[in-house]
Amino acid sequence: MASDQATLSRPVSTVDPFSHEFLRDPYPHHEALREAGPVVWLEKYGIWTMARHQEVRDALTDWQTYCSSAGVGLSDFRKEPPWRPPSIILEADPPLHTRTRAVLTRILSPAAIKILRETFDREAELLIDRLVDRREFDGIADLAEAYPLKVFPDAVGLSEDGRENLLPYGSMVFNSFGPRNDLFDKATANAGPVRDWIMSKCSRAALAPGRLGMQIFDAVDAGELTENEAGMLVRSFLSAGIDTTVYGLGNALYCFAAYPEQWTILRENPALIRGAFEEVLRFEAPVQTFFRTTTKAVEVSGVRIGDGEKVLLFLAAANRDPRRWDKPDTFDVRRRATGHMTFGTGIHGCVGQAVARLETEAILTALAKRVASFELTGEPERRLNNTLRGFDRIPLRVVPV
Ligand code: OW7
Repeated sequence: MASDQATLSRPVSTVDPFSHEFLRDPYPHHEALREAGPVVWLEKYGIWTMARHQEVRDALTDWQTYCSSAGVGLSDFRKEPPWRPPSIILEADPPLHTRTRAVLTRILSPAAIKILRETFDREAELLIDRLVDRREFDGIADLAEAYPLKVFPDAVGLSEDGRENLLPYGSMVFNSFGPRNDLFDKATANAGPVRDWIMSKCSRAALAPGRLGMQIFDAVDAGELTENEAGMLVRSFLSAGIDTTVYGLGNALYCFAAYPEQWTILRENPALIRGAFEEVLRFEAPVQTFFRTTTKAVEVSGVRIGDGEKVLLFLAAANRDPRRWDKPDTFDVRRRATGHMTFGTGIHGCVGQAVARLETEAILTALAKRVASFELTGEPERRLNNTLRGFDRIPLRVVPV
């Protein structure tokens, strides 16, 4: 009887988290969802959502109850066919996930990242020198996109041709975690050729020796993966490795243009750069949401969630939960921002986070040497996406040191 009552009294919201209005300014909606209750029923989609830090964290940590193999978007792979073959790491549970994750954890280990640093630092300095000499540029196309599109495919071992397919593919992947709305339709309009190009780059024959991509194929020779699985994990690199860092770098530039005193603090103390990136991820999370699917009925803070239900986890709302953070709506590079949910946590916690940190630290360090301040020469324009939060254009002028 108690659980029936709990079900009857469940908090309900009519909001559409994938509408343009919500995506443009999600923060008031995040607050409303956090305050509505620990778990809230979203009428529009017939799903549950969690927006408080504690509940998001608990769900991400309990993979046995909140699984990934039914998809980490709105679509339930057990009820409708996925738009592409599922990822064997993101959209997988143990034991498959354990085996694939072990390979990528090794390939992206601290020792492996150390080898990349020299090249990433040099490329960052070259790019920033060119942009500072120009004074005015688009923070997105000329920096936030240009840098990851150079260093990451190089690190994976991709040839130069056709790299313009990488951003459209990422847009497709991240929009497809949401509903089949206008954003999804627009992103998947040219799906065929873009998908074909991506898949053509996932084979052993397409990859340079010794780089991250070929290291996945080395795991086939060691008996850890099949040849097909190796190709699917290269696809994971190309799906998860570009847009995430593009949006993260763009959000960092936006934060330092909007809060110039924070850039001054950083320039005066470059030791804060590492923590400043965590604060950007907390404050303007490039990845806003992921879903899980329940594997059994579960009671969360007095609310009963049934078996096989979709749960929308609001990473970005957890990042500004006043139950967890002091002055959550203040961008403060001195704060201890670790514990944010932007990289997730638990067994699916971002396996590439050291690469993301490497890229951002390289860029922020190069900027700190040469840029006294950033000025917006026009209004930044948002690029809406069902999962990612970021910009289409950030018109900038830099004042050199
Ligand atoms: C994949 C950022 C989360 C992702 C995102 C998109 C695709 C994949 C992984 O990680 O294909 O494994």
